[in-house]
Parts: sequence; structure tokens; C-alpha cells
Amino acid sequence: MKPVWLALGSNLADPLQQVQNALDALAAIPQTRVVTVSSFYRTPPYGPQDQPDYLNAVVELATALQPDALLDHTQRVEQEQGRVRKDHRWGPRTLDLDILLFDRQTLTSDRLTVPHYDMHNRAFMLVPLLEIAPAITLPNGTPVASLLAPLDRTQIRPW
Ligand code: PH2
Ligand code: MG
Ligand code: MG
Repeated sequence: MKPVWLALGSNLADPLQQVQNALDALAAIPQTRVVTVSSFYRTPPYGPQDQPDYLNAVVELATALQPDALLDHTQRVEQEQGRVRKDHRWGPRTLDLDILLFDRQTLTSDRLTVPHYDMHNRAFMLVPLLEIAPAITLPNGTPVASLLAPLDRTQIRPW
């Protein structure tokens, strides 16, 4: 079993219910268990501002699946919860599940980039990640805490 950190985000159709359903669905993925769930945070939209605030959280999983197989499941869960893929980038969504870190691996494919390509700019990912894994480092050894230091985290509140 390898540790994986997933970011959860929702800003449509009852975000609290979306994220609670998603946690149940993640716990049901084969060869996978939920290890730790962060607090739920209310965060202002990153990117286009004309959309509701998000509920963001991070979950640590332990999985025996390969990264692509885990991604198949997280995309299925997004679809089951009514995710509609829109053309415009960073728009509102019922459920977004993003793989932040997969063990200590670095992955680059058409489908998947790990570590998450933009996590160093996103306090809404780093704050919940560091809550449950304060000493975590990127595969290259950089402490994740050092990524958060220059970012504004004053707008991140409890849900
Ligand atoms: N996700 C996005 C775009 N903007 N903003 C916040 N606060 N939280 C998110 O999860 C988020 C976002 C695209 O995935
Ligand atoms: Mg995302
Ligand atoms: Mg996504």
C-alpha cells in the first residue's frame, strides 16, 4: 500500500454533501482505504471570481492501485456526482478530485501530472495538506510548508 494525497473541491449543489459522498465513494475503491481526512475549508475562488466559494479538503489514502487505475476511479466518482466538463478553465464544479502526491513518485503523462502542477500556487490545497501531513515533502525533497510560506492564506476559513 502506498500513501496518496487527494485534494477535494466543490462549489455547486451542496458542497458539504458532495464532499461527504465523495469520501464514502473513495472508501469503497478497491485495494484502497481512507487514512486521514483534513478539516473542511471555505475558500474564495482561485481563477474566475464570478463563482461561489469552494469547500476544499485533502484526504490521505493508502492504495495498492497504480496511479492510472486510481485516476480511473476518481474520475468515475466525479462523473457519478454530476460533474460536467465545461470548456472554460477553472469554472464551478460539483466535485473535483485532484491527485496532489502519489507516494514519492513524479509522473508526467497525457492524463496525469504528479505532483499536481499548480499546488505551489494554491493555499486551498496546501493548508489542508499540511494540516494532516505537516512534515511532508515533494519527491525532490522540498518541504511543502516552504511552498505555503509566501502565499496569502488569510481568506481560508473553516467551512
Ligand atoms: N478549483 C479550481 C479553480 N479554482 N478555487 C478554489 N478556491 N478551490 C478549488 O478547488 C478550485 C478553485 C479548478 O479545479
Ligand atoms: Mg482542480
Ligand atoms: Mg481536477
